[in-house]
Amino acid sequence: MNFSKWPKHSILAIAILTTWIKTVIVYHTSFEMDIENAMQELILIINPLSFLLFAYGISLFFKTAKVRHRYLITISVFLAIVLFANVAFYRFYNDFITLAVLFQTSNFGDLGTSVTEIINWYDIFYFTDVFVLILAIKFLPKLQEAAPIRKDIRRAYFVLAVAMVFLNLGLAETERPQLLTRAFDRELLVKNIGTYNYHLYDIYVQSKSSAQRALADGSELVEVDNYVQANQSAINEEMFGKYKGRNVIFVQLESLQNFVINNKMNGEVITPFLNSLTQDKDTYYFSDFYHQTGLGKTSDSEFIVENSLFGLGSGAVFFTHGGNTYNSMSERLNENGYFTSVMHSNNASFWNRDVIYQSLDIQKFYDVDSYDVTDENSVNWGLKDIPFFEQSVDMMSEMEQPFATRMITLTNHYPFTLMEEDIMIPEYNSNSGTLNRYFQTVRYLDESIKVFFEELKESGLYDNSIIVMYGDHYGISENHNKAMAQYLGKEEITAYDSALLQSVPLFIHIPGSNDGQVIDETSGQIDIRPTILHLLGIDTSKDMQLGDDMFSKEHEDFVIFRDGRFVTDQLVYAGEVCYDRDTGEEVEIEACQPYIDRATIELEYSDQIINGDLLRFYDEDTGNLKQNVVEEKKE
Ligand code: GP9
Ligand code: MN
Repeated sequence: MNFSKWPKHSILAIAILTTWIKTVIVYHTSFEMDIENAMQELILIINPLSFLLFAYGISLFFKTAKVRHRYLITISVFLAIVLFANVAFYRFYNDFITLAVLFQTSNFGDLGTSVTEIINWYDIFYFTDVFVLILAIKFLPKLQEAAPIRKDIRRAYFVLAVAMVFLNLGLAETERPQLLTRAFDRELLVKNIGTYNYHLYDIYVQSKSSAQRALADGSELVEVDNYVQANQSAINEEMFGKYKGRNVIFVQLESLQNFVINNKMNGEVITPFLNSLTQDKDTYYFSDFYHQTGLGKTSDSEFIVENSLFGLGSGAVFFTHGGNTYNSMSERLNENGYFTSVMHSNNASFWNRDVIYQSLDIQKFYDVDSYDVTDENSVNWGLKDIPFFEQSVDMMSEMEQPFATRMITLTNHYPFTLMEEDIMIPEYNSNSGTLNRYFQTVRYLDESIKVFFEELKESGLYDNSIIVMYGDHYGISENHNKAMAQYLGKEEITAYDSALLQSVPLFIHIPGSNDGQVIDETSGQIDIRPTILHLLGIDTSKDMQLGDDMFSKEHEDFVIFRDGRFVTDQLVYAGEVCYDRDTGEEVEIEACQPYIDRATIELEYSDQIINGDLLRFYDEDTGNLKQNVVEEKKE
């Protein structure tokens, strides 16, 4: 072969191509990534390219061929190590590496002994591109003389690289809207922007949060603590400890909004079973209860219920602050002899659950691997709710009691699709397919809860349990306002309507309590933690929580949304307008102002706690700052 005919920068091309091809092969052979369609496959194939063009392209700035080559080899070795580290990590954890996990060395405890089992001799193939590059540099001798690079060529090269970034992000956005803002899953990130870009993104997210963490010293907590203490309501003596020792089963009802309860769609009852609970002698149905989630959606609702704090205003706290210290509800339950768990048939890494559940002290996560999932029993996002409940109750029967578990349903999730055999009512007839199908999946969810109750009774667990069920967040976004207006028989959906539509149902079902009622106290997810812990007789007066016991006679009708909107029994504040709740008429902003101020303060305190990781300074036993922090401050 006549090497002198080779283009000058073929070494750069070789470096890019070999690493690119290797990375795509590794995606397919070493990670289990569900590829659902040709577009996803295309994104997967092109996603390493934009990063590689930049990383290797920097070599174009070096003057001599020797330095350029050295740089290329260094980068290829480095990238091969990064990719291989992910492969090895994945073999053990079924997840991609995050910076946070790398520094949480305790996670590697179980890894230590098994490194030899994880790494094999043939892993050397993960470095194939490095060898090819070295050989190319060695055996394509004419290239040594390559001249410095022309500026216009370099410019064209980087324009191409930038275009690749936009192409990649554009395709990813169509496949997964809000990928970067919601950042819900490492696998999705890797699938869409590639491993290398994913690490850059992770470094950005983690360094932002660790900078905020480093600047905090705990003194901020004093003010927050004073506020929390001053705003706690007196407990309801009658209710406190009334159901001590019972199992608690939380059920997060995916995307279930309150407007379907006790309502019909073209003459069809949508939630017959839940409707019956609103009249039931053993159920407290909270009819003016709201979700308080932000972009983290399902994960935010989990976070709020566990911690009685808000999620974050941007991104998902599960993802950005999974390693924080928390005083979770599960931690309290553990201390009181409970076995705590979450049951949800999805990958453990989704929403970073595998990581944050450790911080929340949840003892076990029954993830997708705990369930028998087949093509026949799944639809949409995975295992259908009816088999999910059936299989879960089997596992519950094996749990050590008392237990507290949180079940997360899945079928009533966007895009709200069902198998033919599970359709119980017809679609609605609006211009929104989403809303039309929503009624059908809600109907299915309702049926699954009925089955769940039956199974619980059969298993013998029912009588000794409390079942707490709530909608996790809205299912129908404002994009479907026109269809919603049609359904609700309104001319349009205003900001006022939208705020009230954030209501989700809450049921606290206590077999044998014989005290069932509809409670119209305005409240939200943040109130669940103190309410339930108090029913079990667990004191929370020293806990850094922003919610309040809904059974307390002093509980205030006031719920704050993550975006600063709020609802009281008299007012609705939305779109920076203050409304009279009864009439929906606009009123003077002064009426809302005191609540606006409190909403601002509470959201800010919550953010401070999370961003500063402040609970690491807090001693929940005494309700004071940890002693060493106080001493350090004195010095
Ligand atoms: C998946 C489920 C869905 O595990 O929690 O999350 P969502 O999209 O509803 O936030
Ligand atoms: Mn959800």
